[in-house]
Amino acid sequence: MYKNFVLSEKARLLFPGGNAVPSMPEDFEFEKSQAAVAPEQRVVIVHHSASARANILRELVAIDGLYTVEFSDLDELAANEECLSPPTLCVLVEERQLNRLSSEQKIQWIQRGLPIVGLSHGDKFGFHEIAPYPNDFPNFIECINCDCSLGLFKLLECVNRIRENGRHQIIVLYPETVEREYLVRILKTYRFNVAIVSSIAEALSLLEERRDFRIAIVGPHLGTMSGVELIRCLRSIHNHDRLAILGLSDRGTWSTAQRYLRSGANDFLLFPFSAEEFYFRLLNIVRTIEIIERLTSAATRDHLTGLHNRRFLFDLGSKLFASTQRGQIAMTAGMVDIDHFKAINDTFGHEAGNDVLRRIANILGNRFRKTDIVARIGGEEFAILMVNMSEEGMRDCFESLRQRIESEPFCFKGVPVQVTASFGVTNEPANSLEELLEHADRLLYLAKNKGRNRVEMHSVPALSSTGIRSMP
Ligand code: GH3
Ligand code: MG
Repeated sequence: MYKNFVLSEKARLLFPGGNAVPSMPEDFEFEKSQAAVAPEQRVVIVHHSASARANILRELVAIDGLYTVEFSDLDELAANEECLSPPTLCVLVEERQLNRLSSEQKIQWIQRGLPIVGLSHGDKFGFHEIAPYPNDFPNFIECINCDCSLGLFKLLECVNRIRENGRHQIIVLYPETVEREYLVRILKTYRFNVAIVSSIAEALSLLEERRDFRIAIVGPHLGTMSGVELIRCLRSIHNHDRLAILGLSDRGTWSTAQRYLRSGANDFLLFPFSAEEFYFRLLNIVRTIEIIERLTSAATRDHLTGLHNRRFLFDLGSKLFASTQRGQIAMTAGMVDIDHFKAINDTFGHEAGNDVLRRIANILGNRFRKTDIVARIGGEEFAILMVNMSEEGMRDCFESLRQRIESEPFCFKGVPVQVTASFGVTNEPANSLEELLEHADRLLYLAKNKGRNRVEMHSVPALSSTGIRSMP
């Protein structure tokens, strides 16, 4: 039985990170402004009691992007093969049904790699003191009592955590050993994405290419380099905001942890350790990264539209401007202002105005490249910075954008409304980013004075003939 849910207001407050709020990478990553919509994921509930299932369902409503499938026992689930592979996120199973599993059945579950959360009875705090990770059943990651509200809340947190783990990419620098196999299995069970590298060079190039890799697990050595040397090398390029490092070693004295931490590891663990200890240490790192992401997003993104904000435009835009000056490449600035926007607010209300802003921001965000900067810099004013555009490319780009906005079908209170915007675009030489944007602003006002819904452009031949691009 399939059910779809909508995120409740209460849940938005409880799980701001679990909502569709884009969590964006920091500084130099000129990311597309709109977060990719994550595919829906499935949670499987196996419990003999319909009322217990209903209680759990009520809680899971809080997590956006999940749907649930219910079964009364594991045999019934086993007959539904499609529920045992993605998009199933995890399986919540009544503990006593898990206890009845034979060794062979456990092995089958291990092979499927699905995280399993046990549902138990009786503990008023909702969780068990004893670690639920028996060595013979590593998928069994948690055991929660769902008879009490604390336990139900913990269950919600646990499922949300597993889902959020799927956003994290972890790079593993570890020699090929059974320990590595153990680590990777734990990471995958918890739904982290893992890349195993075989040299520091490979690690550095992956980190350069993929800024979403923000955690490295570094073992005792790799190739000819020791763990401490690997960490020093990573840290010489990537600071703590960019990359978190968990150091691990299977040998050591009292000073080993100290040397790893001094070299720049965020934390250190010495084998043997339990899967649970490893996971909770890693979670501390993951939570710190999520806080950094949220703070970065709050500081650099516009809350209403998700586009970059004015501060980001000037911070990063100035650096981009300086590099274009050095490379003798022209930078193009475009200013966009919605026409008669006040009238939309006055006629249909502020919320309708906000809807227009979000939808136009969405059009802008989808139109440009990763390396361009698109920002909301005022109420209904947006700025775009791009490099290496040909005159033709500039014209095509902004003219097609104007047409795209003009044809967007808005309808408020049953009344179709046409929204248009005016554009000022230039790549003329300037001494600073501020000056370039002033030029674009001047052209924007010309477009307004000439009747609105038009592009006014001033283009000078590009300084460099290399790599001139037009829009896709
Ligand atoms: P023009 O064609 O000359 O640009 O006219 P306009 O009406 O678009 O410009 P004006 O500057 O007169 O009005 C802009 C309005 O935008 C006034 C302000 O209340 C509204 N506004 C600013 N920020 C927001 C916002 O975040 N949401 C909404 N709904 N309105 C906003
Ligand atoms: Mg306006």
